[in-house]
Amino acid sequence: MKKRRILPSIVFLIVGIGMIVFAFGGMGWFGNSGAFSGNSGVTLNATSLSELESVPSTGVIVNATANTVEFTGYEVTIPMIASPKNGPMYSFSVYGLVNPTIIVRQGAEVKLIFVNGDNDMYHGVVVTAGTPPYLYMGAMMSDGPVFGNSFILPLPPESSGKYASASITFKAAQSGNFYYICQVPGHASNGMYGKFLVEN
Ligand SMILES: [Cu+2]
Repeated sequence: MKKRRILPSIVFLIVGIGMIVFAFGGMGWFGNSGAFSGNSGVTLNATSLSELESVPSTGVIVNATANTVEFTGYEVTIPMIASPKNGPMYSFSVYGLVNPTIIVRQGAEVKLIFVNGDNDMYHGVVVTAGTPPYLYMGAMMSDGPVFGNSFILPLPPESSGKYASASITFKAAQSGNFYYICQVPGHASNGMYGKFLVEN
């Protein structure tokens, strides 16, 4: 009798382990050393955080009415703040706009400076071809980066006035309508995303 009870438990365990391996296998781009380990190392204080919000005199057209931020050059820097104090819970801020449509030229070398402005949640970002609506786990399981390494692993929340930051560079090689989304489960499905248009 005992054996019969043990067998289903073993099968259950093996299936369980299999599912975990499958889940993490599909998350290779999400984090090689754990889903929430992040790739931080750089921290900003509140002053340098607000400096990221000041619009440069050239190369950027901020249109608050259309909620668009257009980068006109071929070497662009996009400062992106996740869930800043004065913004909605699940949002990105670029030059003070909430989840704006970001427009870059095809072929542009994009430097994405990402800061977690939140004080109680991890946030990351992926520029993806995946379109909304997003599933709860969607960004982790299927909505991978569209431009090689166009993602930043989730960074920890603000701690003692220090904001975790990381940056990446990628080439906006192909034109099209893409999205930048937060890959933390439940965030993109709650509206933490914006359009990322590559125009020629
Ligand atoms: Cu998030």
